[in-house]
Amino acid sequence: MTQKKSPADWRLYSITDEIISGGKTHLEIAQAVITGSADVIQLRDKKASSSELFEIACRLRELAHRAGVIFIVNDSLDIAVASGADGVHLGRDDSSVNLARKLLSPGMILGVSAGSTDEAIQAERDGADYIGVGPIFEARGTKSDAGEPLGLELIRQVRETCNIPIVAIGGINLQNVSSVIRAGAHSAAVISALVQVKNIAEMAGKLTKRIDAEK
Ligand code: TZP
Ligand code: MG
Repeated sequence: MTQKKSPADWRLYSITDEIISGGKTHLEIAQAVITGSADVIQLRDKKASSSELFEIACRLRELAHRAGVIFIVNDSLDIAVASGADGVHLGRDDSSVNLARKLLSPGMILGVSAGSTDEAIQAERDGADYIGVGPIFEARGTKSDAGEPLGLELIRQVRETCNIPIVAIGGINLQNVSSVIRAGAHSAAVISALVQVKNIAEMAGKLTKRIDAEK
């Protein structure tokens, strides 16, 4: 099996979201981003029941792992562990980061969201492996409570203050993806600019290339 990339080497961090995908399923999105060379697939589903989420997670894990792609579950530590995911991503309202670190199997990846340098510092102290920094640009079309865009300066500040890799998130698309990498992000997380286009695989490939060009 190919060696999986660590967070500092990730380029495109794709996030599946069926709510805004115009009918495309998690599985269809995952298949397309794999074709387009995404390094990471995060399963994000705020509506599914635990049993539904578990079932989808197992299928995505199988698909991702067959392709040597990292698979992360959003919010749900239990589903991440039970499905054999590579890691979990936690927001400010999810499980305690400290607790998550203790419960995750050794080697599992712990991602934590931060909307300020203080939150990023705290996440690093609590044992996060990478920080999801944002929203950098306008993201309320995808996440209604995302809040005001925080801008590229936040990436620069977090990069100066923290040692763990940065995944920039929020309103990232083909036009602005280079700017987040130039500001210091190691990779870019994308939802709408990927799942809402006709050819997801092609867009994933283009985003990956732009990120590569800046790294
Ligand atoms: N966290 C901060 S912004 C955001 C999340 C989950 C939404 C990002 O979605 P998009 O469509 O790439 O702006
Ligand atoms: Mg969350």
